[in-house]
Parts: sequence; C-alpha cells; structure tokens
Amino acid sequence: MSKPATRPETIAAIATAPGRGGIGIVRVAGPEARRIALTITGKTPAARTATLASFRDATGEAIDSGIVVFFPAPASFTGDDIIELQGHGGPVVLDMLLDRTLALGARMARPGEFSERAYLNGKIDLAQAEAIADLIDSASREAARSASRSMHGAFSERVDALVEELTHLRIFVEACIDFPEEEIDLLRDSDTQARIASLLSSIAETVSVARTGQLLRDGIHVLLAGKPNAGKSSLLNALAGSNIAIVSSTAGTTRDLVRERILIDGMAVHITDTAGLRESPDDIEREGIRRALKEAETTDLLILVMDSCSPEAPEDVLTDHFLGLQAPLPQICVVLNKCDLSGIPAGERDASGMSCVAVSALTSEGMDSLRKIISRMAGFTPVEGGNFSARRRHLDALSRARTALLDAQANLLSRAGAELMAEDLRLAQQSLGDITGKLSPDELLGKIFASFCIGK
Ligand SMILES: Nc1nc2c(ncn2[C@@H]2O[C@H](COP(=O)(O)OP(=O)(O)OP(=O)(O)O)[C@@H](O)[C@H]2O)c(=O)[nH]1
Ligand SMILES: [Mg+2]
Repeated sequence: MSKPATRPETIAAIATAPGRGGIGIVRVAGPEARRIALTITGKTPAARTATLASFRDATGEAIDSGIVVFFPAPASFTGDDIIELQGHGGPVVLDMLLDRTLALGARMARPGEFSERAYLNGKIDLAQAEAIADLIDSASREAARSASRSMHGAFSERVDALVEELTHLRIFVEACIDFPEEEIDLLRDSDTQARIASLLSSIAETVSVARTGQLLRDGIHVLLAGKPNAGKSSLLNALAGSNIAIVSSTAGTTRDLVRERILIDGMAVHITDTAGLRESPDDIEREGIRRALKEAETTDLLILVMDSCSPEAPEDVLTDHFLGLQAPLPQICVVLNKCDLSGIPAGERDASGMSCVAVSALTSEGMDSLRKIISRMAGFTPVEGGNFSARRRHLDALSRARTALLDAQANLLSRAGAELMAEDLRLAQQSLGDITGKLSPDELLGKIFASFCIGK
C-alpha cells in the first residue's frame, strides 16, 4: 500500500448492496469526480445539494435518471472530491453506470479503499475505519451501538489518552538519559512507579471494555459435549428456544455436529451440539465422536453435560475422552442436567475448580444461571452506555503494551537503568499506536483494509 501520490487516482464502485433495491448508488472519489459527473449528467453539481439529472451514456442516451450529489474536498468522507450517482437499484443499470465512470477515467475501487483513503487523508484513524466495517457487519443492536461508539472515536480517545500519559513518562525517562549529570534518581522518584502503575490499571480497564466489544463483534464458540442421553441436544434446543436438534431416549441419537447461533445480552454465542461420547462399534457414530473431540480443540468454552441422575463424575468423563486432544483443554463449565428428575436444586453450584450449574433442559429451570455463566466465562461485562467495539488485533496490541510496561516496571525496580526502561516504554507506545494506526507499518494496514467490502 502506498501513501497518496500528489495526484491520487479517481476510484469508483457501486456503494449499495448487490441485488435489487429501490435505490442504488455509484460512488466516485478523486480529482476527476467532478468532471465525470459533468460528463454523465451534463450539469456541474452544486456542493452538497441533491440535483435531479439524467445519467447518459457515451452516445447521449439515458442509462437512468436520479440524483447527483457532490461533496467537494476536503469536507467529504475520504477527503477527496466525491460524487454520488443515486439511481435505481438494479444490478444491470448500476453496472452500466459504473462502466460509464470507468470509461471516463475512474478505476474500480479495491475493497475498503474509500475507508482507506479516509484514513490516509487523516479523516479517521484506523480503529474508527475498522468500526465502520464492524457497524455494517454487526449481528445485534448492542454490537451496532458499540461499533457506532468506536466509529465516533470512543475507543480511539481512550487509546490516545494512554499514549499521551505514556509520552510524558517517556520524555522524563529520556531526559534522565540525555542529562545524566542531573542525576535524577528514577527509583527515588516514586512518581515514576506511580505513573507506570496508573498506566497499567488504565490498560486493564480498557482491556475489559475492549474484550466485551470484541465479543460483541465476534461472539464466542461453545461446544456441548458429554455422554449419550445426558441431554446435550435438549440443552441446545432450550438455549435456542427452538427444536433444532433431534431429541430421543435412544442413546447415540446425534452424530453430525449441529450448529446454532443464539444471542446473550447482544453477544453472539455459536453453539455446537455433538455426538455422545462412548465406545461404539458403529463406524458412523465413531466418526461423530471424532468430530466432536476435534471441535473441542478449537472451541472457546466446553460445556460438559452430565445427567445429574447418573453417579458418574465429570472428571472421569474428561479423563476418559479428552486426554488425547492435540490442543490444551478450553475453559470448562459442567452442566448437571435433568435436575427435575434428580431433585438437586437448580442454579450455580460449588464445584472444586470448575464452574458448575444444575439445570433442567426440560423445564428450563437454571437456564438463566447457565446464560450468566457463559457470559461471565467469556469475559463479557456489558457496560451500559460506555461500551465500544474492538477486535482481537486491538486486544493483542493492548496485551503487548501491558507486557512492555511490566518490563519497564521490573527494570525500574531492579535499577537496570534508564536505557532499558526507555526501550520498554517505546515498545508500549508503539503497540498502542498500532490500534489507531498512528504508527502502523504498511503491511498491517493492507491486511486490515483488504477485509472490507467494495464501495466502503
Ligand atoms: N426429565 C428430563 N429429561 C430430559 C432432560 N433433558 C433431556 N431429557 C431426556 O433425555 C433423553 C436424551 O435427551 P437428548 O437431548 O437426546 O440427549 P443427548 O445428550 O443429545 O443424547 P445423544 O444425542 O444420544 O448423545 C430424551 O428422552 C430427553 O427427553 C431434562 O432436563 N429432564
Ligand atoms: Mg443429541
């Protein structure tokens, strides 16, 4: 990806969703946009005004009629001259209109290129550009609200505040290196320690909100596993509120993976129901069990479903079936199902080291507690009004900044010297800069914008 040249190319794309609709928009951005609008419509469009016009082809015949809007630079989304040709939303007519703009000198925009230009022209930062894509892709109202907050800069403001605090600290530490004769004893200056501690706690707070924002965007994967007839499929149906999986008293009913997405407080929970775990002579059932265990290697949360009437211990099921996994075991929640039959009280229970809840998939007792445990184990803490969307990339960057600050703290305490501390603080700042893209390397930017859709 290159920085904008002195005269950037003019790019064009259909900005509305593919398919048929009342209105379809072709968007053109760049120095040729105004000339292209004039050629197609025969009018010089007034700035930010809806102008009725005929859109004509090279022979002068009308392709469509609609509205042309002109957003002159720099007060436009990308910061370039932009025109929007708003016609009728048919795929053929929009293709003809797009072809006309290309014939007049525009080039087809790459996915995400409009947002990339907005970023490169300093109209938005990287976290805001990503939030635009997240707003469009959001799976729930809560996810849309938090993406909208990030798009308006809520996340970036937090990161910028952290960077500012860090910059002050860096200036002080660098000064100690540049002027050793001043003999500022960093260690005796208890303020340095306090400032690192305060930065660490601000990062922890940001991580917690960002984690919730990332969960609203990506959701989590939950696997239902356990012995045949424990009630896994019944639990899937109870969580989904619909009869998705076949339930029967015949042990070994489920073979294929059955997937369903539910929402808990706006967070998408991707649930997979699996074949019951047992030794089986049946090839098809064994394949189902193999698939179940394979899935356990990549899931975020494993719900071990137990029949609470059976004397078997959850630990034994884990030892019998999960010891051979290639990956470390995910987080585990034990669900003691059929509490209506066993008579144990529904709800969360104490269990040594493992989260545990008694439920009845049949009567729905205890299901609310199960939903709460799923959100808690995912790290989801809804913050009314204060949430913002985030991505795993952002959480990784925050975690790298935290590690670098912890190194700085250790180097301070061991009197390792100002040079080492300065390097730690520089790394911390660089990691935070990756979030907003103020210091991001080009290949990172390329990766981010390539995942956008065309016309955005
Ligand atoms: N009383 C009672 N019965 C239940 C409950 N949950 C499941 N069952 C019954 O237990 C039997 C097995 O339920 P399934 O949901 O098919 O169990 P499964 O774990 O998916 O079984 P497989 O697919 O064979 O591994 C069915 O007869 C269900 O009606 C419950 O909470 N209470
Ligand atoms: Mg089943």
